[in-house]
Amino acid sequence: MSRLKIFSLGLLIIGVIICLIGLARTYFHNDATPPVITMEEDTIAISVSDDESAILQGVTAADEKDGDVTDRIVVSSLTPFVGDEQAERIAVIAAFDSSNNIAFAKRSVTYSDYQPMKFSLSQPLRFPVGDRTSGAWVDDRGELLLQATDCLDGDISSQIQYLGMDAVDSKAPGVYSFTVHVSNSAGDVEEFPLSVEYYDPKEASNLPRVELEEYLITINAGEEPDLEDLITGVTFRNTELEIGPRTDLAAGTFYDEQVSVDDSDVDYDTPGVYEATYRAAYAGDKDEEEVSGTVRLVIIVR
Ligand SMILES: [Ca+2]
Repeated sequence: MSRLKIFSLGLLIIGVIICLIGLARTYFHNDATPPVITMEEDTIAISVSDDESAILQGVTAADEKDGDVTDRIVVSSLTPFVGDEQAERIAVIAAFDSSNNIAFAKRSVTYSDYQPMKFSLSQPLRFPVGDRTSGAWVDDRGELLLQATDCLDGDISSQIQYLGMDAVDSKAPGVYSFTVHVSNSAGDVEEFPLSVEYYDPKEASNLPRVELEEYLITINAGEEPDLEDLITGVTFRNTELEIGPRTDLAAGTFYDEQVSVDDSDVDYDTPGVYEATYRAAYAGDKDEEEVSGTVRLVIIVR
């Protein structure tokens, strides 16, 4: 035999041996059977503060070949909320054996302490014409005025979408409606109308303006908050004034009766988003024409 033939025969023999070893491994070690997942209950209630491992409480997995593979169970996916009634999601649970066979099981996950998103507004949405035209309005420090907090995701203010801003003409004085839209990682959506006011700074500079502790409150249907409690003072001619009774002749007082709240558009019994209007009116001593300024409070009724 030529040396080439011997070499080729050698290669062939080596190839056959490798094949035989492979076949033998497959024959003796092949595991094509996935583990079996067992759970005490196919539903579980967890807290919004729990991490995903809480979903696996009471779930075990056993494999024909590997034995107990409970430490090889993971949450493979978690759907957004399903159904309307409660905060329910479906988790897909996966268990692996050492040959990477996978078993799947579904588990219904509910949150025992889920809360709707919370909103706050640190300043009224009220700007001089031509100023802060963006929609995602910020204060002087660059903080978003409208803030949203979610029990699952934390601060989601930066994810708020301002819809319908095409209709807002920040160059022309007026009150314009737009829509706030925000969703969390579980697919829960909050969407409601708000309004923004652009005013003529020349006209507004001499108007009294009511200052509030906050400019958006959330209450439960049936509650009736004391809206006057939110008033912290009045700004008039660039001066912050206390509000007090007319008999209090101390300088720097804006009288009680000069401030009023109109909440006639608010239906405290029906969930929705409403606005109440605070008005501060001033008439000078010498038969001056009364001037008044308004500010709006957003009331979310849950
Ligand atoms: Ca197996």
